[in-house]
Amino acid sequence: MNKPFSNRDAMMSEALGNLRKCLEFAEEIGDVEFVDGADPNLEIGALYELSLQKAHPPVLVFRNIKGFSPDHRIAMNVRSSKVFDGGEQGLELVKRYRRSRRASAAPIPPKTVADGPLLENVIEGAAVNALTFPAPKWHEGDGGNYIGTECIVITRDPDSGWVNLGTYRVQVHDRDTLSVFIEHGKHGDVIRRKYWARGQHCPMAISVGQSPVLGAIGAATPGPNVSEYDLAGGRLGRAIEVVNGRHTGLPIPADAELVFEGFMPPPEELSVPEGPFGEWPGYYASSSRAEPAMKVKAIYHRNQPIIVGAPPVKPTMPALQGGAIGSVPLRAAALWDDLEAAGVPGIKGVWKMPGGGARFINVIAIDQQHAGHAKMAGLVAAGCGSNAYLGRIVIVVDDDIDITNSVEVMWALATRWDPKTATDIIDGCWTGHIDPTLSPESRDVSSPVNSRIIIYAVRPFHWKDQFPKVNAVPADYAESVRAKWAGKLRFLSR
Ligand SMILES: Cc1cc2nc3c(=O)[nH]c(=O)nc-3n(C[C@H](O)[C@H](O)[C@H](O)COP(=O)(O)O)c2cc1C
Ligand SMILES: [Mn+2]
Repeated sequence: MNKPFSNRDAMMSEALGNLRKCLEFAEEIGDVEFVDGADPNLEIGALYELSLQKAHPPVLVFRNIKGFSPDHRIAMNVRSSKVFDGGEQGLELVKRYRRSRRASAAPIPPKTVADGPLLENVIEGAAVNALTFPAPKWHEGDGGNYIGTECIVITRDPDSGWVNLGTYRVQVHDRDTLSVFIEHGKHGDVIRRKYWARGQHCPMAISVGQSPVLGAIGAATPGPNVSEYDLAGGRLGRAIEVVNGRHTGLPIPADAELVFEGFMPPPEELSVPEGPFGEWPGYYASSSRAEPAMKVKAIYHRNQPIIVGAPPVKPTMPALQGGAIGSVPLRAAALWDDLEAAGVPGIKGVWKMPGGGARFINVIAIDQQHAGHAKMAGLVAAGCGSNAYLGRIVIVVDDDIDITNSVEVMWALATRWDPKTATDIIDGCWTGHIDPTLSPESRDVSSPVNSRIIIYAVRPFHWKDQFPKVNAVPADYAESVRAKWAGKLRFLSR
């Protein structure tokens, strides 16, 4: 157990690019819990949720899943494994993610290869049967079985050839029908509509088990015309190897575990009832709707394929509070990068407040440099690419506030914010069907919108030097007093 690795960075990088290596390393450091014989009908979902009661849950590997081939496995909590734990937390972790995002700033396009482990099994024609793979019913209110949670949906823009990867949930309906829930405006949606506008079916490939780097990049939010493959290659420092799908020609990760390839006709030609599905805000907001579906032409899988699972859970779970699950530091890093790219100066920290998951409640600490600076930060944060979809609250504070401590943020609100003069409310912003606040009528429209509040809980710039002084012992004096008295007073021992 807990065997030290001689080169931690090398291990992390190898694990990031290779699911099976990642699981091997995790097992070596005692970070895997094998679960034999669990029922995919609710029990796997319940065990997963129970694991999130811990701040640092282990990787779960479900084997011998009830009712399925013993060869098929489901792995969970993979990207939050201790394999990737560099010891940072809070803003230090956000800064580490920013550094790895910068590595992807030198993108490396994927490399096409003729063969790969994915092609160990190729199933086509009448033999196609998606029902033979374990697709759990994760939560009691779910309307069906979901094989795609941490999955990547691969599409290609018919105009530019841009290949997009996006993580969108995938429900299994029958042997060769999978629905994909893509919110309006996401890249996979924009691309599929281009095919439909030409009267064509949209070519699509869906991987439901892949390397951690691809799992992470599928949920990342680079702008249009940027291929997530290239960014993932940049992050690994090597090209992602891909094989061309036999039916669509789409590039598919050569070492993926299980991939469905096919075509998605326009909704007027094929729609199926999708959902309900327990969603990350903690509700069943999108209910059940008619969604377009992909007809599967081929299934590719490795021997003993591993599906990677990550169904949403209520954002109050202990494991979601700032760790790698739930993406708080990842999305904070993306927002920080967007703020700087938009030219906002003096950003000292970006965080997402507990309870709001990685999207709803954004907090930005700034070192105020000029009048209007807080406004600049708030307006960009409410509208920039990584943060535009499904937001709610942006709070701008001064940089003496520890934004990873909700009590400190509430103190800033309580003492520096004048609701009448230091608030913006903006209507008509991008949201999705999983937004619980949508009224039944607005939920029925295909492109729902919501509003944002921006709260400027900063000392007003033009009289900030006259703002009342903070009543607290200065940190350096407190330390010197502690040093002087520590040996003598028990309450000072750490
Ligand atoms: C586990 C997980 C599941 C997700 N499920 C969905 C989903 O069902 N539909 C959706 O539109 N976005 C979903 N997302 C968010 C998208 O992956 C994210 O918005 C991403 O930017 C989409 O890629 P795109 O920007 O290329 O469209 C999910 C994210 C994660 C981490
Ligand atoms: Mn994209």
